[in-house]
Amino acid sequence: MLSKDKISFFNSEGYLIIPNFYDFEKDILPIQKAIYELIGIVARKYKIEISRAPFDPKKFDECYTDIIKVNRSYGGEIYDAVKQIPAFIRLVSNPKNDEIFKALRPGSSPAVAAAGYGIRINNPFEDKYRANWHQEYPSQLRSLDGLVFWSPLINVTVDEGPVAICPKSQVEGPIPVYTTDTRNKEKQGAYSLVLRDEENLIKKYQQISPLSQPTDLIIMDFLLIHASGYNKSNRALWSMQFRYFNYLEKTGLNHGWKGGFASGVDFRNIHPELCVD
Ligand SMILES: O=C(O)CCC(=O)C(=O)O
Ligand SMILES: [Fe+2]
Repeated sequence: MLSKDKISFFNSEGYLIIPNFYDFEKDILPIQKAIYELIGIVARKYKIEISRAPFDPKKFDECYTDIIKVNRSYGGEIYDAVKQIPAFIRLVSNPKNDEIFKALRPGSSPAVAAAGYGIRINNPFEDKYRANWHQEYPSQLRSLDGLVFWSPLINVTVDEGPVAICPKSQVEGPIPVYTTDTRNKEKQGAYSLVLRDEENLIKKYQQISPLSQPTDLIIMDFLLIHASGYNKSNRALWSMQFRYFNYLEKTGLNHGWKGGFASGVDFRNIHPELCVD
């Protein structure tokens, strides 16, 4: 499924971009269509008059920003709802995902991280739900050996603030974290984690923000340092994330593949040694 070069790139860089990994018509379009319908359902529920053209995959989210201007909490309702779209769950459990996991982690036994999948809606000029520089493991747990699957639903340009990555940073191993972000007290749960000595740590690495389009896949190691970009455009950045982990990895095996914040587990109880505060 992957050339030796791609596998060794992934092993040294901690990430891999696979253009055109999914099938647009089969895998992506039905998700965009379902989001379009859901936006209509929410607009009707709150009696918000929206005028939009019939479904067009290039602007499936038309009117979403109008809805959150009426009330930001309607955006939260849409966010919670879209991760339950059947076509999205089909993508999460697409056999290609476990195949690629096995190709990158030979000898592994792949699992889908429950509660570790969703569709991010990074709203323009909003900070509260942006992910700080982080490694996936403290917020997701399950196992130290895991991969983040990141795939956009829109054409991502610099303005929408694509996910930022520090290549090779996975070599740090698990980095201790603070569990409150004193810079922004609005941030809760996984969003409030801050890497110890973040500034100096980040300086050690190059930063890249890969552009991507629907059907592309960005894969990241669970220990790769990455962060949300800042959306300076007038459209929300819609992107899908899900995580696979390896049942066979020792740390996960020992704690029984416990989940992270989204499963109601506080990682402080599982890994007190990774907690600075
Ligand atoms: O896309 C983003 O804003 C952050 C994504 C992220 O942290 C993840 O996919 O694990
Ligand atoms: Fe992440």
